[in-house]
Amino acid sequence: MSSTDLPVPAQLSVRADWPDPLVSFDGRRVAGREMWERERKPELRALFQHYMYGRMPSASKVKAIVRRTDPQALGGKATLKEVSLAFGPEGCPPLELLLVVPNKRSSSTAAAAPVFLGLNFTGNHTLLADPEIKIPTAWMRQREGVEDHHATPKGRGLNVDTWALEQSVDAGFAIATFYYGDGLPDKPDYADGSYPYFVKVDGAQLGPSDCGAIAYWAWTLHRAVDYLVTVPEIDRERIAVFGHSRNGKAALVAAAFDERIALAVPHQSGCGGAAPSRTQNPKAETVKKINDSFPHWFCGNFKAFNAEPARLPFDQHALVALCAPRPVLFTNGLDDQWADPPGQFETLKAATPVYALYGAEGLAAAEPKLGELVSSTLGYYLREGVHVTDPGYWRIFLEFAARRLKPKT
Ligand code: GTR
Repeated sequence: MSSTDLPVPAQLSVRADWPDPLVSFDGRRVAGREMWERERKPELRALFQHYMYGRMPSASKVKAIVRRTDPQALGGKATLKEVSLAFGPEGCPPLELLLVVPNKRSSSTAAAAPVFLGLNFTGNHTLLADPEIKIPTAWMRQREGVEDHHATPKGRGLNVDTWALEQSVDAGFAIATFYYGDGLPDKPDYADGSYPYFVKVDGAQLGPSDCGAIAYWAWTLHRAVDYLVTVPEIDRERIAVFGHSRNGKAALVAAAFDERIALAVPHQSGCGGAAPSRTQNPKAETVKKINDSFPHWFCGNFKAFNAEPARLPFDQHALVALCAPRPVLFTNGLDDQWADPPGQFETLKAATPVYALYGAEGLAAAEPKLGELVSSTLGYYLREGVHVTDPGYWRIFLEFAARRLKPKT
């Protein structure tokens, strides 16, 4: 489907019910798995890019430069590597990846470790108390350890609990992460990071289907996957993506557009991620609110849905459906209604018929139970609390991933 064939948003019909992912844009029912794979999946990917996230650039060849190796990280439990992932034309800034791999593989059947890959908010140096980890040079939002919008050594080790690296290593998982602003700093201009080397924005605002930040961050995750599939210590069949909030939106998009990703945990990802655009939750973030606050996250066309999200030719269940039959877990806090936990549950329910095409179970629960992990292929977990990532949530991510990502024997 070429984007020139697609109507402008105002010409799309209003559909209060969520559009059925198993009915194509021209109204034909998807007859089975083959038609889903061949026709409907590419069509949905084109629709999501055109009306919501913007067009991702095509892939760029990645060159990995291992800058540092510490085989005795975490008291000897892990090998830490700092790897520059260079791509694009001369001068294009690399992604600075932190890779921590357990030295002892947890399963006798697996020579290589499964990995959680994700974007971090605050820089790799904040995730471990290690005086050598490279500090990001790109623009950063103001917070503790950041001065004049730039990270400083004061941030070292500040967010050890947010990523709980040691807990993952103890569970046999590797962690691969980089600062989300390496690709595109989180502000409404398009001049920094690698983004301007791949996307030309004409004027101050994103054009109708120009690549927004969420899609670009997802695309940088794909570049990290390009590298991870070449690392012998990593099991290329067990690459999971994780992200919190806006980085969770990017994680879900990354999984929906790249089959090499075996599992996704978009944690508290909310509007534009796991939560429906047609939400019924009066406390949840809306399409208008997100577009007004973060004009750089989504393409120009998406703003046309501010008043009427019911014109969207899809809802977020179709994004999850693009991950089928791979496992996806939504995790939420009861007090974080802005991220719309009940709406997210409905998203999983509505994606389930597409999982059924593959004989996968989808979501195996009629309603959420507080504090109980639903660990079906489409998983769900809700607990007391606010918008946060902590070791308690990591325990759930790791439990779900251990159950759902078995090594091939
Ligand atoms: C909020 C935004 C949410 C979520 C969150 C975050 O301000 O409204 O969509 O992304 O930020 O990323 O922490």
